[in-house]
Amino acid sequence: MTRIAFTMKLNPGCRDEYIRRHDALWPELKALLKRKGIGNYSIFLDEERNILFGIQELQEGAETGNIGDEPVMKKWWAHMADIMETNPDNSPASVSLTEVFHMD
Ligand code: RM4
Repeated sequence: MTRIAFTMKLNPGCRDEYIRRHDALWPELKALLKRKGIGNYSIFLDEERNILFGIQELQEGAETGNIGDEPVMKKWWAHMADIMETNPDNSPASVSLTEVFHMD
């Protein structure tokens, strides 16, 4: 198992809507993420700067690189595009983070 972390950017004033939409995460999207080997997934919000911090556990051999080709993922990204900073394909503008410390 490996862990990855990344940031995304929420549009100002969209905190409650972001939470509301994730409380209602589509079961088919959850199933896709699990099928791709993603688990123990949390997203935290820096409320002052509107920065979202995501952390995921990836199972051994997880293949997440092409997840954006999946219709459900594309649909979710389109659904979220009005409240987040996005790339032209609607995927969240995301920055991968480097782990610089870990303690068990
Ligand atoms: C986030 C973001 C990610 C997705 C999660 C479930 O808002 O769109 O791509 O993995 O939701």
